[in-house]
Amino acid sequence: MIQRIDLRGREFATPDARRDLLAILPRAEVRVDDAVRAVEPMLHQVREQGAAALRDHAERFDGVRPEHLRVPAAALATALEGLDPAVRDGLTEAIRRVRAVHAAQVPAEHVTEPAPGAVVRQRYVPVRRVGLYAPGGLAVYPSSVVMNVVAAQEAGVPGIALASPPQKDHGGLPHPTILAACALLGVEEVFAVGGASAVAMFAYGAAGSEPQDGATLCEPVDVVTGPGNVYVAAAKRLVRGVVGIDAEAGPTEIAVLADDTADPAHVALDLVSQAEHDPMAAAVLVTDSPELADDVAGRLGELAAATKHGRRVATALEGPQSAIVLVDDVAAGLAVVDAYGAEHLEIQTRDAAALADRVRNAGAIFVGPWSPVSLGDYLAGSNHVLPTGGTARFASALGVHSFLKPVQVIQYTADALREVAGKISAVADDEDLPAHGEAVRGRFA
Ligand code: HSO
Ligand code: ZN
Repeated sequence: MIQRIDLRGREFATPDARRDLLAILPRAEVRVDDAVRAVEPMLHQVREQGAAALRDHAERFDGVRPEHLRVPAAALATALEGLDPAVRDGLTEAIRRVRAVHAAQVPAEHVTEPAPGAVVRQRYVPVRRVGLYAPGGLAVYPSSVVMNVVAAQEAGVPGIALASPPQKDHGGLPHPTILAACALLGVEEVFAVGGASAVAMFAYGAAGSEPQDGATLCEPVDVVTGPGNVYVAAAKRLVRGVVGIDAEAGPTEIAVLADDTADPAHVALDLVSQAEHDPMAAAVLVTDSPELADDVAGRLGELAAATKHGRRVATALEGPQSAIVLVDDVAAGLAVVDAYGAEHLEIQTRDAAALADRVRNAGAIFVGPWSPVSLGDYLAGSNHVLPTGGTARFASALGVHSFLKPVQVIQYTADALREVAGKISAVADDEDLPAHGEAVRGRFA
């Protein structure tokens, strides 16, 4: 049974309410620190030995020694030919919608003139090269390839490389649907490299060790993104600073804020859908309706018993990270979901759209009865790479901004500079940096 947390009769307006809520609300604990110690030597090996270390790691962790670390073009074409037409159709439409949404995210250049002749421009420049990671094993998600690649493409990144673990059953190449997705997206630089080793290869680059690898197997990138397990998260933490990274992905989370107008069948289906990802996945229902709570709780058991990954779903729903939370009213529910800061938040209430606008902390918000998280996972056009673990407080979905850098461009005329020369000198002298002031005044001497 999913646990119940009764917050009725509680006060949410006090300054401490948020802290108290965080202590009460369930959350999966992920110990990235321990994994950091485990992956640190692997990063060094990749840095020092390049492809030889990548092959050793593949043998150890993926059970196969890949002949081709760089996937041959012919293998990408073959994978696309073998792709189920219905899957191809679904991915193609997903790409179209995600592309449309992300193209609109590219910010326009800003030009400001704070005084006559004083121009400050802000340009948005894509990074030169990115490395995208696509997990293998339990989670083979071509949809995540779409989300990462399209965001980078629409940002205008010229160099896009992708890595995914070599599969024993596929001749040491990544999973064929990952390769097919790459082919659909026009990504040609694909590596059969998994986990922390892939992150290291992208961050430091890697020299080849076999004739087919060439002298340089992989050039270093500027940004590494993509989901993965705790070892991938640990590796990203270690290379941050050498390269940019997206958020560390933890177990997936769904929170549903619902009132008595919500359809309990929809709510239960959606909670189960995300619980399907991972025994550590979190499913949280926040409602002011005890009847809805009972109805959903009953359905969760039935659905878990009937679904393919029922064991995983039941573990997730019964885990300490999942709950049904009862509150006095929707306003209290809003305080609860805002404190929780879910990766995915569904709002199934009266006036759901108005309520959604009052949410500060959520990775993505799904409004009303016809916008389930599964839609966002594949076809909505929004990005499904979202901040987990409460990091929605300060982080956001992957998007073109993840691959763009704002660069300021400053150009003043002589008159505009002369006008502020005295002010610059005054502040510079106060900072005991007189040469700064002289650099300006010297021009007008
Ligand atoms: N819900 C996952 C993404 C995903 N779902 C991929 C299905 N495939 C994290 O947002
Ligand atoms: Zn999902």
